Amino acid sequence: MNPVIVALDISLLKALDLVKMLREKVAGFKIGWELIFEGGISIVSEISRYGNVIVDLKVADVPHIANRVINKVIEKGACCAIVHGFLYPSLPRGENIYVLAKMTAPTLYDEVWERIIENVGEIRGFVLPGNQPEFISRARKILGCKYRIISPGIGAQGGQPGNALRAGADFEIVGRYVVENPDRVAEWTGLRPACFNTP
Ligand code: FNU
Repeated sequence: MNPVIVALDISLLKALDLVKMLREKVAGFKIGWELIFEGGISIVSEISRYGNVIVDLKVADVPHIANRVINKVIEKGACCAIVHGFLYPSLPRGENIYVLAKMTAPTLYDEVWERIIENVGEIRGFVLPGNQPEFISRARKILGCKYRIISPGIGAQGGQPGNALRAGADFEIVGRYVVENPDRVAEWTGLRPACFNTP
């Protein structure tokens, strides 16, 4: 199993083919708005039959509403869900929650991401940019192995396969680069998560 989470930003039929093809080769799958609009919330359960599912709706609401949304996708079988870190200090907390702290594209997070990761509290881990591994190294130094780090931005957004893992990430999130050619998951052969074995 390679430390890769495949972002399923594709049609339902294509997604189902891909998860069947890659289920033994990757650590999990990421589902976003597009697939949920197309397949309904039951798509979370369907894909969970083949591997760990991270639901990426980038939830951004007051904690009691954010928690209701997150609980719905966890009930359907997802391991975890991504929320926006700019909610800090009014973040929902919990072992199923990944907090987005810095994006792969320039945003205002660039000015505050360290404050977010230093103060967050009890959550599962962080989403940090795999196309900027220098920030992953900094984050891992600050965090130790207390939190998971998962990192998009590999391939189509410029990150090189493996660089985020070597900098301290646990899993690299990859969409188009693997969707276009699923054989590319072999590029992660022999690489290991920095701290955690499951997403
Ligand atoms: P690919 N994603 C991202 N940047 O790209 N969740 C972020 O900062 C972030 C994300 C997601 O470029 C994006 O929504 F927080 O084709 C998409 O699903 O490899 C995936 O990561 C990247 O897709």
